Amino acid sequence: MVLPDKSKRATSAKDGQAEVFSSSASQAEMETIAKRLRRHIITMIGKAGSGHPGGSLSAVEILTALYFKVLRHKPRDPQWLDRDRFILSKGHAAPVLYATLAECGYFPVEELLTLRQMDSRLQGHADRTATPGVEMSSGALGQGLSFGIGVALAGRLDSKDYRVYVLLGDGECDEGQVWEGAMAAAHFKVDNLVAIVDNNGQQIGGWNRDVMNLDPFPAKWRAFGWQVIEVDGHSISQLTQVFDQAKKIKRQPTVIIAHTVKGKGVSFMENNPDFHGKAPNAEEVKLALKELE
Ligand SMILES: Cc1ncc(C[n+]2csc(CCOP(=O)(O)OP(=O)(O)O)c2C)c(N)n1
Repeated sequence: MVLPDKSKRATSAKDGQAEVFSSSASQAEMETIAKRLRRHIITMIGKAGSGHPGGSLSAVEILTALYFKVLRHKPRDPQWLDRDRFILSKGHAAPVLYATLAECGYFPVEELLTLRQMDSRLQGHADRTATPGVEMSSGALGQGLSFGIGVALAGRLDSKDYRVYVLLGDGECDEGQVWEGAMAAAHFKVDNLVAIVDNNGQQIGGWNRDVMNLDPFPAKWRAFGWQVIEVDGHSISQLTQVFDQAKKIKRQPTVIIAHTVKGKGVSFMENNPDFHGKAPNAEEVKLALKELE
């Protein structure tokens, strides 16, 4: 899979060997990329025979906007010290991260088909020791925000201007550690950190409102001292706009509550908790790919 030329830009000599990924992808190019990400997610989970399609599909536009418009990063130099950091706290959604990293050029797109195989670099949950571009090993929910706060504070101590983005699930916000982190980020006025909640309304066992009601969700974040922005999590243009808006918020952390649909893009997976952690069978893969043409 080759990226549209316009979404890459050669760096100046000052930037060294590797390219800084550009922010010049157009809206239309990002829509096309988002569709490819969905196809990758279905194909790789189908081939693996296990995995989490629902919460991967709901986050597609969030990762597209970040990796193709917002983040400053170098796919050919994943450890570049000045990179913006993206932390996937909901580590079970690793397929959407792998698909995005592959589309950016961190590793070959063909490697996506090795998902969950023995010795593959693409394990079922994100592993920072295995996969280029993965910032945190995650999968045990609740930890990514605290990790992100540490990374953001380290940036402040080192006088770096990188920014840190942490993607949480809404179900994940049942974890007490999320709120300890929320309290700490506000206390330390961590304004180089943005939390994004993939607010698809569901978790492993069904709707959040039945399992553990989070409402009033935005009010809770505000009470913890955060700036709250709500957005349609499937609108790439709105997402890029609010990420820009968040850059201007000082002395306070920002949370973007992205309203999404679990399983987005595949009719029989949308809002269907069965596909939280179940792979589509061969027939379902075919049907899904047809819908994603
Ligand atoms: C600490 C911990 N407890 C339980 C699980 C099992 N688990 C995996 S996914 C999930 C639900 C997560 O829901 P949400 O964060 O809303 O994810 P999404 O719906 O976006 O997939 C649970 C409970 C886990 N991975 N980690």
